[in-house]
Amino acid sequence: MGERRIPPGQHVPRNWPVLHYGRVPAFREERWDLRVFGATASGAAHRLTWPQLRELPRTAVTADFHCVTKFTIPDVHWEGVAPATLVELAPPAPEATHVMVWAEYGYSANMALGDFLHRDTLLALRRDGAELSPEHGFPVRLVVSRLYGWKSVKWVRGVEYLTRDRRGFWEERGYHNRADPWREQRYSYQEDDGDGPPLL
Ligand SMILES: Nc1nc2c(c(=O)[nH]1)N[C@H]1C(S)=C(S)[C@@H](COP(=O)(O)O)O[C@H]1N2
Ligand SMILES: [Mo]
Repeated sequence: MGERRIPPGQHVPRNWPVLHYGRVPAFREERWDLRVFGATASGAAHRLTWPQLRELPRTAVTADFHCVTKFTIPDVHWEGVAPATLVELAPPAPEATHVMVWAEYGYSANMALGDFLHRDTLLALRRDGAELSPEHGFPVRLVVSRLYGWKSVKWVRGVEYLTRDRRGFWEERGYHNRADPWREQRYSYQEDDGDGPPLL
């Protein structure tokens, strides 16, 4: 059997760890919404309810999942809504270059619009044939397969269009702004000029 290619410094653990900062939020459908705001084409914010999100067309992505703490989960099968579908419903202004994806409790991660719209990125509602569990992001999480796992925001509640890059939760706290696992972009001290906005 050929050896699986995983990014440098990563290993495959026995089980899938649950990893996040803070508590697992409760889902209350009446209060839940997904907001698309910031530099929208119309200038106004868009809001989707849970039934509206659930009715959108679905696609699937199968990809390895890489956490910066060095575990890689091979071949995870995700089903959900392509970010491109959301972006069609709630288009950005032409000046938008990046997005900040927001979760419950203020967790956030930034990425280039191109990474958000990449075909390996998904707003996932299901994993490996089942609804997401609460600790893995129910009702919806982002999966950015080509970047380290902290960009795969669980419990997504907002997408903010940015006209210039801005650091999210971990990107402000010493993690690499771009986070490409194949280039081992783990920490902000490894950044080159142009990889991210100045650190304060
Ligand atoms: N809202 C939120 N999403 C988050 C995190 C977090 O702390 N809060 N942690 C991230 C990190 S570091 C990783 S590796 C993955 C882990 O996903 P899992 O718990 O489904 O394995 O979630 C990411 N998404
Ligand atoms: Mo992580």
